[in-house]
Amino acid sequence: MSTTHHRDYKRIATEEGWITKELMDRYLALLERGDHGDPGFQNLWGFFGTSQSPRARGLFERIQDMDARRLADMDATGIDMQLLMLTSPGVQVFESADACALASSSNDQLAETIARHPHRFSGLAAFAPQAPEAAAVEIERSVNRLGLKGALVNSHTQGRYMDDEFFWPIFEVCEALDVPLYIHPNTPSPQMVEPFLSRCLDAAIFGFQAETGLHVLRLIVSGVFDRFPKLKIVLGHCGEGLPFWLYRIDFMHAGIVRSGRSEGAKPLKRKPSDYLRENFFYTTSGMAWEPAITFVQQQMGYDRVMYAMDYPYQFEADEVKAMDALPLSPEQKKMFFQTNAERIFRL
Ligand code: 1DF
Ligand code: MN
Repeated sequence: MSTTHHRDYKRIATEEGWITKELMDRYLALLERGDHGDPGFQNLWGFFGTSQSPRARGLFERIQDMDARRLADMDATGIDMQLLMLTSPGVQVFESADACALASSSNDQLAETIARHPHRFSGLAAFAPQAPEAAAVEIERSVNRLGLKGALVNSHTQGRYMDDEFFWPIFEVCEALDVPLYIHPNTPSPQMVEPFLSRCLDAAIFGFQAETGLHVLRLIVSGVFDRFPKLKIVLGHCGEGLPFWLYRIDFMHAGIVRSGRSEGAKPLKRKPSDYLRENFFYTTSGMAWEPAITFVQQQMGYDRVMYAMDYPYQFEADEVKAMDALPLSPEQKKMFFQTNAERIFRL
């Protein structure tokens, strides 16, 4: 496929995974010990880290390569730039001190990778939500000193969700720096994973979106966006199902608040869908499917939906062709592939 000829837009892929050698070794050691208390992590990285299947071995190689192989794959599929993020669950399965050290080191390595190929790579900062104050410092360092474009969290951290005020220093710093927080999926938390796990529904087939959609709704109904009205969140996978549910969520939330039936559901300044339309942006990772993308563009705005591939988990040349064929005007096409990402992440 051609790379830059015959089109007047760059293809920027906005949810692209990588991992440091160091973190992969730590995952393998943790799996071996098995004392992490996260069955979703065990199933996910037990597969990608240790299975001898061609899919797992191919992914194991690709996700660690930050030079020739990755660039060749990008060239082969016509991807001009990858926005890189430390793959799920990042450092969130480790205890605080280790997690902080691993996040800093991975951000340093990411900045070095970007410096080697500044026209091909950009990236988001990893951080350890387990240590929110240190996380805020690391996000600030990554953005202001390393030139990273925002931060990313992989949903729950050891079963805890960010509507808990414990985590709010992270929202505070993202809002203050005016950079987006990408909420990437994780396997369902230990307290909800069992019915997923026993049918292998815990990862990207369904558990990811159930977990992440739940997390986002917890943030909204707890009032996070009334407290941090300028906070910008990015969701992958066309919004983890939430755009489809806007009407029902608004309707039911209004009833719950009116009846005062739970202290956990506070009256909000706006409807849940208003926050999803105004504080959120969406990428199409793993959802190269015209009806879903068109729906999200129509509902959330053509200026809020960005292309993503989800390399190397989803690396399909045909999907890029399908995205090129989306029913969009030339101007909308350029927004989708290029200028929305440039604006939202300040690339
Ligand atoms: C998978 C999919 C794994 C996505 C991922 O990270 C991931 C997968 C561990 O297929 O198991 O980021 N994804 O975003 O769809
Ligand atoms: Mn992903």
